[in-house]
Amino acid sequence: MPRDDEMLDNWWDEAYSGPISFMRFKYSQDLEKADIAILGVPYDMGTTNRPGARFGPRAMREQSTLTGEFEYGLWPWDYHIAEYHTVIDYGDICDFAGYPERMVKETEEAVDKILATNTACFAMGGDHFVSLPLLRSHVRKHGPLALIHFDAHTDTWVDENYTHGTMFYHAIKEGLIDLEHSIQVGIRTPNPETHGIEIIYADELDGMKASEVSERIKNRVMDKKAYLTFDIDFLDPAYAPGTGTPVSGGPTVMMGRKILKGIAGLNIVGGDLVEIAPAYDPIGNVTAVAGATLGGDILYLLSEALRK
Ligand SMILES: [Mn+2]
Repeated sequence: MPRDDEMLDNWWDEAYSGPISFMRFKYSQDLEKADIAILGVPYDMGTTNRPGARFGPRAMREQSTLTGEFEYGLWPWDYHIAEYHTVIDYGDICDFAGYPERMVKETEEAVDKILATNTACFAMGGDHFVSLPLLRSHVRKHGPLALIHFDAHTDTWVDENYTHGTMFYHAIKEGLIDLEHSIQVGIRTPNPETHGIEIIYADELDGMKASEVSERIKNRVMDKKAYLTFDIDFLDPAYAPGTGTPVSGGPTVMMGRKILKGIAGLNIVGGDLVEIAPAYDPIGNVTAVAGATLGGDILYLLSEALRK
């Protein structure tokens, strides 16, 4: 797709004004024109502790008016994605009140439709359970995927229940994940079973440079097709208190951003950012500011992969 001149030419409202799509990308479901679609999945019935991630997509959209209002793009990326791609905010999946299983069905249907037109998808949760239907759709399109997973939790608990702590166990059982090329980063909770996934625990991470972490990820994933999933509780609660299951001892926002920038060029075919529950932010939407920024970085990674 050529550059989105309409996006680049029509400058917009101040950060505090106007409609609040993600990073000011236009609300649209015109998949023929789009290279990347942003999808909200405001579902939080998979939480095991504090609910509230249903407000994540709206909070990310609102705070992204801080990161997305500059025509030069998101620093330190040195271009605007619209110079290379047409990006649309596809809206939300939300017809599931009282029927959680509907979220799974509707998310898979929407993402199948998005991917069928060779449009990449970046999803905003919602609790982390939403990654299961997202992964299923991506694997239908691409085959089993390497998982690049930022989180305080592995979410691979061997448990037949379907929650935001078990969905990657189910994904493994369903054969969705290319385990030999998958990696989890930032883990700082008990983990009785790695399932063969490489793990960088938070204590080791604390002694590493961001560039070293990026190299470990690149060496693990290699040239395989990958799905990137980012739980905002990867960050220390100092930077992301507004989340369902915060765990102390995590990295900074800048560490997360530098790691992401350092893996640009990997064949990342889809991604999500989940678990922002803005009601637990003490003030200033601090978690959603971090999430909107990191979500922007993930969009850039999708853009970089598409251009390769
Ligand atoms: Mn987590």
